[in-house]
Amino acid sequence: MPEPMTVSFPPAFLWGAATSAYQIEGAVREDGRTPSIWDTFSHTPGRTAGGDTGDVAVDHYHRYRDDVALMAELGLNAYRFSVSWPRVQPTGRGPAVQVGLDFYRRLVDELLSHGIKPALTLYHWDLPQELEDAGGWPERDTALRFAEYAQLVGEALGDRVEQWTTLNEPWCSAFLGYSSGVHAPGRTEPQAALRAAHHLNLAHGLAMQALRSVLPARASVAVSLNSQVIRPLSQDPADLAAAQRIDDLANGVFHGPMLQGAYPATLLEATSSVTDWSFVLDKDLADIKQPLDALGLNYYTPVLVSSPERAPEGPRADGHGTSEHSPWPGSDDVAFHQTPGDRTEMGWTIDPDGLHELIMRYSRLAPGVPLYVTENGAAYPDKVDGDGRVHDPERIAYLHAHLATVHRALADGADVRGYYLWSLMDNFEWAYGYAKRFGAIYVDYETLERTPKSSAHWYGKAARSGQLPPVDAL
Ligand code: PNW
Repeated sequence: MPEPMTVSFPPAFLWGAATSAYQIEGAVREDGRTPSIWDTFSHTPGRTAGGDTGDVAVDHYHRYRDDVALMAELGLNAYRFSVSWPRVQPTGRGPAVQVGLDFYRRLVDELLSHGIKPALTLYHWDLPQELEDAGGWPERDTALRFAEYAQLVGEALGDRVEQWTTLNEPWCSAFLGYSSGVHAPGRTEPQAALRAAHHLNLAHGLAMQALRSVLPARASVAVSLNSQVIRPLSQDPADLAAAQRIDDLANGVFHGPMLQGAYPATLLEATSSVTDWSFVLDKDLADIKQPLDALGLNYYTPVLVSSPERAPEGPRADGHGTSEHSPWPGSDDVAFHQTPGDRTEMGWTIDPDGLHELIMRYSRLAPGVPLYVTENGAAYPDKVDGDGRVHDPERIAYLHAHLATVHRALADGADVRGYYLWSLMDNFEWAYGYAKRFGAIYVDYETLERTPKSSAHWYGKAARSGQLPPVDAL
């Protein structure tokens, strides 16, 4: 099918970029901030590549004005960031720390004064260490604490932030944090991971209610899921069953209770050897299923699975790091395959159709709920020229291809309101440390100087015109 000459997006479409607190802020010991589970984890030998930590990160805490100015110069009209819980409520309990809140108030005001819409995420993985010491997400109390924290931030910033998100990618928090252990807090307890998933769901539902009680009616409250596109290797019933299993553990475990008011029966059955789910109280399901004002989808790559009979040779290929512990409780009999095609530096196969598929699926699952692509992007080892320019044609091609499928989803009737590129700038890529660069803006880790890559200029052009420029237009 030939590409149309111009690919135009709706005038109100949000062209944003995303970051998260621990990945960019640094200043981890300033203004009363206490350690989060990521400080502890990154300071534990062997947990992150090169022993990298977010101690300094890209020093956004001190350079946020310059960073906002760069966004404005490029022409972005939205910015998705997260609030560091231990900066605002250091022990995870009690009153808020005013200086902590003030940082985010200044950041938001800076964005608004440049005409950039702030989209605030309350939790992007930096749980106060004290709450982990008390048991962390596997414990019900953590959900109650999160609702209180949400209310504090809502009270402080509700007058100026319209777009709110409770959790970012609870799948990663639960299953990479507590089952495979490649993310903080690095535990490898499959049963605890399922408990964590439930208490993250509960945290979302209770926080939605707390936010509604303090935010003005115009506020929009959402959640961002890394809803994964799960593909069976073949239509063989055994492969389809494997795909169902993984889809339940990737997606249904969150969208079931959030959108449909129940955990999928197939999930409860498939995990019965791991847990009896007795930590789910009757009342929880009503608390979790709160009407959403919007739904955020983060997309990078699909997952290809089969029954064990068709397992590939060699190490696991589920794209989730190199732990010998699986992030998929009760699924040792599922085989993971490398999806065919070109890959980014993460080893993640580039598959733009997956994003279209994901958007159309959630359009059906959440009818009437506006959708946002809250993360999409690629890591590449970018080429820095002698003239100080940074060229990343692969990233431009990646963004072009994925935005084109977003456009196709719009044409197919999906209500997509915006797109946030991951990430605004190079940053601390969790267990991979600074070795993987996702930014549209290059960061020199010696000087912390920022240089927009060619993709940033390309994306800015798209944002300013509301159309996709050709991949070679700069
Ligand atoms: C997301 N996986 O993380 C996060 O929201 C970002 O903070 C992160 O930098 C970005 O994607 C790129 O990795 C993910 O293993 C981490 O499936 C791991 C997975 C998915 C998303």
